[in-house]
Amino acid sequence: MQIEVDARRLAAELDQLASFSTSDPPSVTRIVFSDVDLRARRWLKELCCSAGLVVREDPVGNMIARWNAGDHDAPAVGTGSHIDAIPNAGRFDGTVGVLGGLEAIRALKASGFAPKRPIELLVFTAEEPTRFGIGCLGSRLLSGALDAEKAGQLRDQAGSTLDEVRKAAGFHGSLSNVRLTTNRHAAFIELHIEQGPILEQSRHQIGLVTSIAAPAALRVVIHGQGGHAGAVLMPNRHDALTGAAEIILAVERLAGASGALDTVATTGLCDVFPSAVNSIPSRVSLGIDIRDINLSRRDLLVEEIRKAIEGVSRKRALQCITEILNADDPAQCDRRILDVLRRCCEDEGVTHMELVSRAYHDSLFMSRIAPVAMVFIPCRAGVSHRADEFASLPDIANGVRVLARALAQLAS
Ligand code: HGY
Ligand code: MN
Ligand code: MN
Repeated sequence: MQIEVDARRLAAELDQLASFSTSDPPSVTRIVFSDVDLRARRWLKELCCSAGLVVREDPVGNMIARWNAGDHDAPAVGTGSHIDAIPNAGRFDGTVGVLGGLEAIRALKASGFAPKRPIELLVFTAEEPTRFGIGCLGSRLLSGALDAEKAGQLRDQAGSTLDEVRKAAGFHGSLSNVRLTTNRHAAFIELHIEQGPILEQSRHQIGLVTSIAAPAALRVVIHGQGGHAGAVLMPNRHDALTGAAEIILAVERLAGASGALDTVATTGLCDVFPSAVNSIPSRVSLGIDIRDINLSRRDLLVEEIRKAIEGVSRKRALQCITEILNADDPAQCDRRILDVLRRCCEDEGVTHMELVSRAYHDSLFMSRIAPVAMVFIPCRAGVSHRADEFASLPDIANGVRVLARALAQLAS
């Protein structure tokens, strides 16, 4: 089968999607349900409809664009990813899997391939945790990994609930109707940039993901006493921010001391109150991201960090409230799909290697309701979640061709 990818059209679409952003180019900021996100969704929906796909959006805004071919009752073969982007991010994270997935479907249609079962492009809501504090919101609800009631009450920084925000964005209906049955998809394959340096360093063109790391996130609120920066003498202080600083350094130290390079932890959020130069911080909230491909090691680190927080709290007479926002299992990718992908790489004449995904993805949750695999392409110097994130068009086209071949094989 000859797969013709229209790389120029794909490049133009990636540029167009990147233009739906609240930050200046080359960075992209596209927070879920923001105006730019809603405009991007409308644009993408148009694109899917003009490709002859039937588009459905569920109560949380997951978009399912379906090529209703073959036996309509048969479990579909799915692909897809996300289009939301964290603040000041790059233009390839997620979007390569969405527009690349669409291009793979268009290439199959153009080749005259006739699937024996439907093929679907899924665009997941809120893969990034930016607005509601938990990542993969849409795929968690699709897979039943998150209680619908609890999800609806998640609040953003302005205090609005997910239910309020999604309904204002036009997504109605009960979140409990988002959940898909386990036999809805025969397979799900996500195309994504690696977001790490291994592929580029190893000079392989395609990465076949064998497992996806287990993410956990903590929110820690540290209460001190605050007070006047001039009047409160040092021995009498209970400074919430210096306590937070000790905790942040403990997170880094404990992750580094785990004995394995696969253990990582980051304090990516630090909000200080009242945030005035001449007022001792009375309250600090931290967002801590903890991951490992080994679940027990990840859980051990979470426990060690909790103990370190208690120690700082006692030592400095602070009050610390630690909440585990999520602590998910890792996902193993499906060997049968990986074998199909390996053969597709050989048919396409592209080099490939197996690797783990240290980033999490919607495939982590789709793996609970379908066999999954991921196709990685290199990104320059492994950089991601930064404005200078870059993937070359030939690398993207390689990923799309391998994906298209695999979708065809799995849908035959
Ligand atoms: O954080 C992650 O791993 C993903 O890029 N949201
Ligand atoms: Mn991301
Ligand atoms: Mn992503």
